[in-house]
Amino acid sequence: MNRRNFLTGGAGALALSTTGCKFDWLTELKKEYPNVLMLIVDDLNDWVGPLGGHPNTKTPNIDRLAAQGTVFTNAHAPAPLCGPSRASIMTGLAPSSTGIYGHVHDNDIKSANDKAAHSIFISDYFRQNGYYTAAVGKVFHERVADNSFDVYGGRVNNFGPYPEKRMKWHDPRTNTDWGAFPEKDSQMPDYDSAQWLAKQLQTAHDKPFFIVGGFLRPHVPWHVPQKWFDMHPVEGLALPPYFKEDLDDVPDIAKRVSELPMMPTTEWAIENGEWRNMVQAYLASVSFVDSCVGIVLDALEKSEYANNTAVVLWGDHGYQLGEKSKFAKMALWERATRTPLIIKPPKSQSKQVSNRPVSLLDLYPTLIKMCGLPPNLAVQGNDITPLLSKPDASWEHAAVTTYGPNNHAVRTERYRYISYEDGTEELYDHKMDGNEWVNLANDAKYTQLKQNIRKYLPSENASWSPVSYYDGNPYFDELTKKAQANTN
Ligand SMILES: [Ca+2]
Ligand SMILES: [Ca+2]
Repeated sequence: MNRRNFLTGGAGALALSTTGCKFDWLTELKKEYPNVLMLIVDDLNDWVGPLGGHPNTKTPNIDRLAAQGTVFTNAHAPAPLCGPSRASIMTGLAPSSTGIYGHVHDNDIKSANDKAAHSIFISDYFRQNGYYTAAVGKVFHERVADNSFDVYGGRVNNFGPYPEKRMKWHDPRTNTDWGAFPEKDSQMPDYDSAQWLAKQLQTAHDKPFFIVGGFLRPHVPWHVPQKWFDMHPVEGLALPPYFKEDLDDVPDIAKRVSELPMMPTTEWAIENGEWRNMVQAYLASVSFVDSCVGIVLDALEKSEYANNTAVVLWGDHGYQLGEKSKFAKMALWERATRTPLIIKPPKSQSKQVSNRPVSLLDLYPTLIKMCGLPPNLAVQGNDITPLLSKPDASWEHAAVTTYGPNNHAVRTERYRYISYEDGTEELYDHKMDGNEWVNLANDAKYTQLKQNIRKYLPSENASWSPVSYYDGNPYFDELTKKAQANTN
């Protein structure tokens, strides 16, 4: 009997067959179908213990989760920006299919184009299959789409609390700023979200659940209480690898798509003696949000759901802290696309590590497979459950990150290949060049290799949807205006 029948007609049939004894079919159902707890950490790059992206990072709670599940060391976002990344993960459709390349209001996603209109949000899919669904914080780009969860615990406006005056960076077009603030963890919205999630886990649910928490840090501003800064003394903090002439060998369009006039540059950070302070503030924000993850994990471990709940943790894309002269996401390079992805199965296991290239687009088919729900044939991405059983299983897939129409990065286990809409390319060999300093794309030696990797490029490149927007970057701003002009 499939699950839908079980929920609709099946209950009656079971009641008949168990005449005379009280058969609590919902309880039986709950035993059979695992719960899902999904934790999203905004702008969390690979500076977490299990990924080793920064030697001074301290993430004991994420480490604890990793010790009980599978860590994907080569996981990448569908897009290097919150809006398109999350729209893609929630619909199970790549940006190249929906045309959502920039930000999008949560309630506009379904109006992006025909494909988006027919999509089913992952939360709705769980609900349609009998799950209780609840969320708090930033789950979609803003909050959650209306009615996409049974219960929504809210999100405070923007990324505050903010100090009365800017501390270090004064451009009003960005939230970017750093320094210890406010005084206590309990003044932070993420702390409230963690408490809200803990309460959900202490509640008796009569259905299996799909509960999602969207934390805001380490998204800018990098303001968290002083104790988290104290945990990462500036003296001796390692700086990310930086090569001043790095961008000399990339195509012009690579610089245009990643240009962010309102953000600090590495040269600015060096001249003003702020680079280490910024790294410290990001690490402090990561350790703070890790403690919020810890509150939720503690609650889960103490709950009746400890042994039947899958836990999934991911960041929505990476973040550059001075590499390639950027303090930003919004690029098709490794530190902007790489993100933590940890999946703990319903029953804990010992730590496993998979180096296979996977995408957060894979979450949708993977989670419904893990829970034994029928596949949603409309979603893209790959079911990565084979890697949960065998992390080094043979794997034919690559991870694609898209940033604007027909600009794609393809990550294989060894290489990063980038193809831009104007035909220009980048190619990096991670075995030799983990920093992606030497662009090999124009070396004839790699013609065949590039050809082999190109087969992973999306077969469609939807035009920029007029509901999508981004004005922080001149290239994206122009595309936004063109798409809007075409509809008027
Ligand atoms: Ca983000
Ligand atoms: Ca370079």
